Amino acid sequence: MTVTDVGQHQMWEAQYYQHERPHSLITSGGLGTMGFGLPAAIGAKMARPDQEVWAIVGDGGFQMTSMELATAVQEQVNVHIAVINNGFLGMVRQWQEFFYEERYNQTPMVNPDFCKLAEAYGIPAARVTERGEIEEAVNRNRALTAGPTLIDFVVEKEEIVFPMVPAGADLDDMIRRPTPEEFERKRRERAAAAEATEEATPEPEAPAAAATVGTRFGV
Ligand SMILES: Cc1ncc(C[n+]2csc(CCOP(=O)(O)OP(=O)(O)O)c2C)c(N)n1
Ligand SMILES: [Mg+2]
Repeated sequence: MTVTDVGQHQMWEAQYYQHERPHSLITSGGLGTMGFGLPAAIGAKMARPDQEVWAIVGDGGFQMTSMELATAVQEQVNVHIAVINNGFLGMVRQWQEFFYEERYNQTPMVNPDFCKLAEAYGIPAARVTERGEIEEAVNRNRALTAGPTLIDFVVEKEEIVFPMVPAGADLDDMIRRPTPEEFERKRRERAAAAEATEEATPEPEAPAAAATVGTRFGV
């Protein structure tokens, strides 16, 4: 069973995770509340101790209720936490990219080291920065059946959820995933524009390690 928080990671879960049984995804539709994921996953595991439960949470939402790690440890709740760490309030950053000329105001996150945070609670934790490390890390934590576990998945910071419907627009006006050629053209246009203005805007603080897990074309 998976339980999500709110944001881009929630959409990726819904788009890419193959659910084979009903009642195996707990997630909000619209109007979701960040911070829901971890406590809800703890509740789900307590209600269904026979099921393997994963909390899929963003780096922003996780920090709204990460104090519940203490509850999971205290009650020995075997919930596996996957932090999808893009260093941003990603869903809002995506809106700023598309509709507010990439003015990333208040969306870059200065995160704690999530592995150290987990370890401070005595929770086994690992960081994944490469696609090839995913399977081993997931299997390692799946085998741990006492108490919570955590994986900090460091993903590409500017990954986008497609398709996207702008506020107030019709469903046929949805923004679709660009082809690799369209994407490359946009990248070149951006680079040229940045060079022309010689922008001195500092890059937001990078997450703890290289961002290489996600790619824009085929997650
Ligand atoms: C309590 C609360 N505050 C603000 C929002 C608006 N909001 C929706 S998604 C989002 C960003 C979520 O960031 P993160 O948890 O890092 O997930 P990501 O989109 O990066 O996967 C925000 C601020 C919300 N849904 N709930
Ligand atoms: Mg995020």
